[in-house]
Amino acid sequence: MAEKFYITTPIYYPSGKFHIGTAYTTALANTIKKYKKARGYETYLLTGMDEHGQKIEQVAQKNGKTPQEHVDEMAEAAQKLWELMEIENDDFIRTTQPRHERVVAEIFDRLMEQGDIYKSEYEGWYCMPCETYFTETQLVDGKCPDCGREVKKMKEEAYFFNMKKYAGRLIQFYNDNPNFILPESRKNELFNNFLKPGLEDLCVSRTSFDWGVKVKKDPKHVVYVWLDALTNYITALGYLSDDDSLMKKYWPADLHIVGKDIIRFHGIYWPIFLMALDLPLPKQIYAHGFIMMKDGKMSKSKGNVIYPEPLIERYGLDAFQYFLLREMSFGQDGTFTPEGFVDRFNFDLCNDLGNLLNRTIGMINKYFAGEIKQYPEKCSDIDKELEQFANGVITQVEEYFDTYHISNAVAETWNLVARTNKYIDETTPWILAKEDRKEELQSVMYHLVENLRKIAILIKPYMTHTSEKIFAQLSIPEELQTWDSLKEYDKIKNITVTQTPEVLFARLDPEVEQEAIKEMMKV
Ligand code: ME8
Repeated sequence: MAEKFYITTPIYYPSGKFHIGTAYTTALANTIKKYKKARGYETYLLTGMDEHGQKIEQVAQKNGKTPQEHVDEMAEAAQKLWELMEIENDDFIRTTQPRHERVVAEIFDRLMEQGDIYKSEYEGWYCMPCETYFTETQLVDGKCPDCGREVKKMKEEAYFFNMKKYAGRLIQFYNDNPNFILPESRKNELFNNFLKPGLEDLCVSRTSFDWGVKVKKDPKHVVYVWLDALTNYITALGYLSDDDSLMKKYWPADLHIVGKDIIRFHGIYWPIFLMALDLPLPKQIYAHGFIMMKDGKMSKSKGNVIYPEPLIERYGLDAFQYFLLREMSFGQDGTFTPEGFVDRFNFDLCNDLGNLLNRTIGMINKYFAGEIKQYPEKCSDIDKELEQFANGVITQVEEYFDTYHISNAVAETWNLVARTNKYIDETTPWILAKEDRKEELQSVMYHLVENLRKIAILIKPYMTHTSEKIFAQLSIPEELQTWDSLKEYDKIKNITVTQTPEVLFARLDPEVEQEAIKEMMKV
């Protein structure tokens, strides 16, 4: 039976249009899902929207809408974006859906009954945008430690979750599962800054607003948005519902992908809620870094926000995803600049990959009327060395994908592109042709096609269209397009490549395109 792989994105706040940061998280999760699928896993990708809370209530009001109208519109826009990005999500959970709300209320009730949630009074500093209370000592210069904005002193009757009860178990879990949180630096941060000093009980209800799940036995209280939101990962699978077959099949999650801003909620509160519910903990949580702009964080007021749609429309989905996945190193921040985007397009995609395909097809047409017969009877040392190099790349790419070092997997694949280009310079096919060294020339053409085939398989999880174009132009049969066929070197037989190669990525005029991208940021 196939192994399962359940992967999630955060459920996003519908507070504004999704920018490339949100698109990055979703593209990353989708890429990992597609890789796992190619490796034979039965996969399930969940994304969705976090629609409750005071912030949403306020945004709706500002737009002259009811919260429900607002979130409905945003959900439609989000799903349109995921369609444009060809995200293969298996479900789209919205926290306002009855299937979710009912279970959240029930979970709260249950935790109250078993004594993990108790009623008390809360007084503290409240950050409205983050919907989080802080103690005096947690504030930084009297402001919110997370977002740096003003906080307000508030006091309310509230329910608390007994975090202290589970802290020891969580510490033990961290010790027993050293790879639970990736990257390690984030785990150390959580461990040293939050777990080690001792957890405070968490305030898990609000009375200051209405837009949320009501506490069943005390409906003037609304369930804290994070307790509400985090449970999406199980409500979507049918936890506590009549049909919980997905829950049985897919829980625990194999990977929660989150940005570094919300690792505390996922790495501490979520595991503890799960312990209280007596459910297994997710296997891994990966916190990625942030896409930054030259002048810092993206923000509407700075006029430096860039949205995915115009980039995809002008440069294609593959180039867009290539840039994001390549530029964002494991767990680190990356920077979006128009110059960087155009350079990657022109150098990596157009010069390196596009030209390799074009040159290869051109030469096969010129020297062999487009035909590749079979694996050569005799290979040169350079051919053999190239084969070994390709095998090394494949092993390395798999390792990078398996450990979610996606930018390394992409860069490693481009090492194979570069090595294959170099192979043309080393073997000088034009001289082989001139000297009528047919056999050697045939072998070179075979190896070029074979490497392009491998490259097309390796990029398929994030550059599906390009991959398909390469297969089509080289007429690679379907059975040689699979991940399983990657390590084969000698299976290509009697193929005829296209006579009219299509350019994969047409060279961009840097000045014109940088300007065009800058214009996109002004909208
Ligand atoms: O936090 N670069 O929702 P959210 C990279 N509803 N990723 C970015 C980014 C950037 N500049 N900006 C945002 C929430 N993200 C909660 C989640 S989950 C149970 C509840 C991504 O809409 C990143 O993944 O604020 C971050 O964690 C997420 O968007 C935050 O989305």
